[in-house]
Amino acid sequence: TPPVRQWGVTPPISTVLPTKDELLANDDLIAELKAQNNFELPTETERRKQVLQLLQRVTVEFVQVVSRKKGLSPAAVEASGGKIFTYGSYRLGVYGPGSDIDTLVVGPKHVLIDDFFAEFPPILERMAPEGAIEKMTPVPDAFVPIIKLELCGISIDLIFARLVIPSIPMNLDLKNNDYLRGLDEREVRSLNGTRVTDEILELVPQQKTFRLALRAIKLWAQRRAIYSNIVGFPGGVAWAMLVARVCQLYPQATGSVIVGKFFRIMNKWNWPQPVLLKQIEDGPLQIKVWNPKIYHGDRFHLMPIITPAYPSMCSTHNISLSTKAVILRELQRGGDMVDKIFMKQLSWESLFARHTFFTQDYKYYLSITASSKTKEAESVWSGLVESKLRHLVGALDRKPIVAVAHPFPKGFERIHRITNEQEMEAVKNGSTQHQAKGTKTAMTDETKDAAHQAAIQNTLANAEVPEPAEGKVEGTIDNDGQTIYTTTYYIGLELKPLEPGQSRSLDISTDSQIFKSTCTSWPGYQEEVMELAVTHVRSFDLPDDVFQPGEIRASRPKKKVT
Ligand code: 3AT
Ligand code: MN
Ligand code: MN
Repeated sequence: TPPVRQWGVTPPISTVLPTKDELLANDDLIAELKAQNNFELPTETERRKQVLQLLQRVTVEFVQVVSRKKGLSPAAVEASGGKIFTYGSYRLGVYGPGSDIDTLVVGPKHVLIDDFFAEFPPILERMAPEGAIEKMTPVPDAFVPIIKLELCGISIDLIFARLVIPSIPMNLDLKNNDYLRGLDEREVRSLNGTRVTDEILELVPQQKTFRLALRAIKLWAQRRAIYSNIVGFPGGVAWAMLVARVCQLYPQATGSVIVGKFFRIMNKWNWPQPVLLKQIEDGPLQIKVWNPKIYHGDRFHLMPIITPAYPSMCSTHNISLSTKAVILRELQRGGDMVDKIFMKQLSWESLFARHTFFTQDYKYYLSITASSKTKEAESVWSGLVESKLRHLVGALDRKPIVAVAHPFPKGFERIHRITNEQEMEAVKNGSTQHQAKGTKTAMTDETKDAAHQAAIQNTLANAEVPEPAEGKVEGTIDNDGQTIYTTTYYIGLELKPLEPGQSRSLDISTDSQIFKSTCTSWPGYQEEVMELAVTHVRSFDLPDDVFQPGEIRASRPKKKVT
């Protein structure tokens, strides 16, 4: 027999083939994911392929147009090429009905990012079928410059990178580190998504197994409210790398077995030992690569999950003591459930049961409300506040009385209509008693708004918020009242058992003051338009709209008669 290839940085734990029961459990898992609407219809996938073919044709045309404008010879124009790549869930093959397509456009050295923003949109408009572009939002000053669009009913995140070569042939792949030579950090960042996803796929023994297991783990993590890079949980790429590592350790196993092993392996992992898919590579650039021996900051990563492509980075630097505790608790639950699923005492459905963050998990919550007088301001302000939440979580972690501070990964967006100062105060503090007629609470979505993504980046020191529409004087309540936009984030608090003589009171005034000044020192902050409030909420006082139909809130404790 040929020598068995080693996947990853250690030999496998087991190479046995799946049993009949394990294969049956795998079929059940596929059936459950289908029942959960995790796969899209083949006709939808066909539409994605056609959209990508269109984007490829537009890319070639775009590169030619720019090449011609820059005075290249007709032969050089003809040969300049251009190619699209994908990354994210589409590239990994774990996309569902609502997923976008994360797409990278690669051009030759003479095509610059400014050319992309100037020329690509009009060429796309010319070449796309009538009415196919529903929305197009270029965000050139984002951390990763991006054009967000809706094309033929599919959301597309379009980014651009150039390579320092004269032409981009269709058989090019981005694996070679030498392609990074001569690029600046921003350009390297734009190439990074595709390079990481491509490597992950190359580093797993069986892609089909990996995909199925990753679908299950992503769905589980979303349902359990532990999926969000920004507030301190793993994001999509980190979850993918964890599943990939388990696949390496069980190269022959079927998807259901990978899911089962996943919970135990990751729960018992010797954190902060990093999860690596391969040895960290050195490369040709003066760019930081994750290395706790050199960089002091890297030693504080509690659950490091390291991207495989050069320059390797820690995808989970936001994880805090509390979010780590929550992740480990959920891994324990998942492992216990999968044991029972394999013993046929439970079905896969129970693994994917919705979290009980608001109904059972906590008695005490903090409610963090970012409010604004305009919708535009609120979209950037709430994003900024969300991106700083983990600092408040970190401060709570350091309080002796706090056992766990669990940030809920999504915010609740509400629109209010107030007619006096008292109502204004209530709304700013998170009240839901004055919601405008005909409006409904919405959930923030990490991928939502490109403008908000751009504005919250630290690099963007002078981000500007659009001025409110003419006429009204902001800050005044006129006869017909005033509209206020709020986004409220919740942190669940678990307190340590009381020691004799200790009081239950939790004073967070200093921490919330520091948190507020962290947020308001953002250069885009506008004192007249934006506000931030941190308040305590008891479980029985949570607003109605955080509950799903059928969920039962905690009841108000009865006054004890002494
Ligand atoms: P969906 O199926 O689209 O929900 P996904 O994993 O594709 O899941 P995204 O489209 O949000 O998720 O992100 C795809 C990749 O884009 C993941 C990461 O490499 C990059 N990315 C997304 N958001 C950011 C961000 N704010 N900063 C840096 N990179 C990001
Ligand atoms: Mn995506
Ligand atoms: Mn995306």
